[in-house]
Amino acid sequence: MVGLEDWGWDERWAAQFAAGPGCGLLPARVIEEQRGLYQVVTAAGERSARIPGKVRRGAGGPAGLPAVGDWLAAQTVDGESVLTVRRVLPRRSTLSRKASGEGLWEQVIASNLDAVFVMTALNADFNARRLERFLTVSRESGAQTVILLNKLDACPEPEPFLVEARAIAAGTPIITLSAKTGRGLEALAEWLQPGRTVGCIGASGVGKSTLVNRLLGSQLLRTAETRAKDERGRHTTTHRQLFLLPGGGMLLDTPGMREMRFWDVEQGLKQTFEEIDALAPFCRFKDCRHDAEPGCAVKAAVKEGRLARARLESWLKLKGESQKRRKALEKARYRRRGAKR
Ligand SMILES: Nc1nc2c(ncn2[C@@H]2O[C@H](COP(=O)(O)OP(=O)(O)OP(=O)(O)O)[C@@H](O)[C@H]2O)c(=O)[nH]1
Ligand SMILES: [Zn+2]
Repeated sequence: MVGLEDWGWDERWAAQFAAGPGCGLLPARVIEEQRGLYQVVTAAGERSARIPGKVRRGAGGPAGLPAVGDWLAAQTVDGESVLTVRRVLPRRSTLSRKASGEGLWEQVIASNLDAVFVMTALNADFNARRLERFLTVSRESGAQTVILLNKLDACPEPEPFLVEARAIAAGTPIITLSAKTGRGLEALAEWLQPGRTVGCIGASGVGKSTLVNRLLGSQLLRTAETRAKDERGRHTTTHRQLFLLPGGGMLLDTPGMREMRFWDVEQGLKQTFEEIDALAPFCRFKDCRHDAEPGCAVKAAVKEGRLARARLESWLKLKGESQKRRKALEKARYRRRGAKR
């Protein structure tokens, strides 16, 4: 019998749940969201939940609405099987990006992750710059980051990739594996512990769904029966979904995310480019952007061959994107305050 603890419920959540108005409410965790209808797990099993207009209006924007991974206080309404969402418990970690499209909105990809697997493939698709982008987003989330180098079975020479990955990993664990054959998967056990929630992000085609399928193992059939499936009987989601693994722990699949545009990633950038951050105090100007300023310690390090030029260029690009987003956000917040006056 699967209990809420298997889905990550613990004393801290219980305390937070109890701290709010809880009369007649029950704890539920979002495992899937589709067009405003949530699939949640409760002590009594899986249910659907919807969010009433009043709660929606009070959310202050899309990021305030329940996301996959959120713990909720939900209500059963007499005679209805669909639960009503009353509130979202404060998030322990938030994996966000800028919502696609022109609007300036944060999209919460998932919340309350303990770790994030940042996956890339050991082949011509390997791209250190793209990896840096995903690492930045992952680190910003507050969850622990792990780098997964997949498709080991099809890679006769993994060493050069490893060297490149290590150069930008900043101490983050790197696991080489094959989601297809299962080789190297045992190393993931450190993070896939009972009650722990792990997200998997990476460019399209790196093998995220293959990993989920592989780890679901014997549950595969049940999954194929109850979920949309392709002709090979694999689970093929087009949306984010949290899976309970037979060995314990949860894994979130994030299929079909074409782009990973930044929301606010200042902390994530600091951690991802820690060597640049460490040099900044030696620049002549306190607010040096390591671009055209004289006396820049970062540029000097590049010139002296201590820091890879590509690394600085990558930082400049990502930092520029982050700053642009920040400025636009500040403007929006300023306008909102103005409108309220
Ligand atoms: N050789 C090899 N192929 C793999 C491995 N893992 C995944 N693949 C293949 O890579 C392709 C893409 O795998 P998916 O699991 O669908 O990739 P994804 O990251 O979920 O992609 P999106 O859903 O588009 O985000 C499929 O053809 C898989 O069979 C692996 O370890 N080795
Ligand atoms: Zn500088």
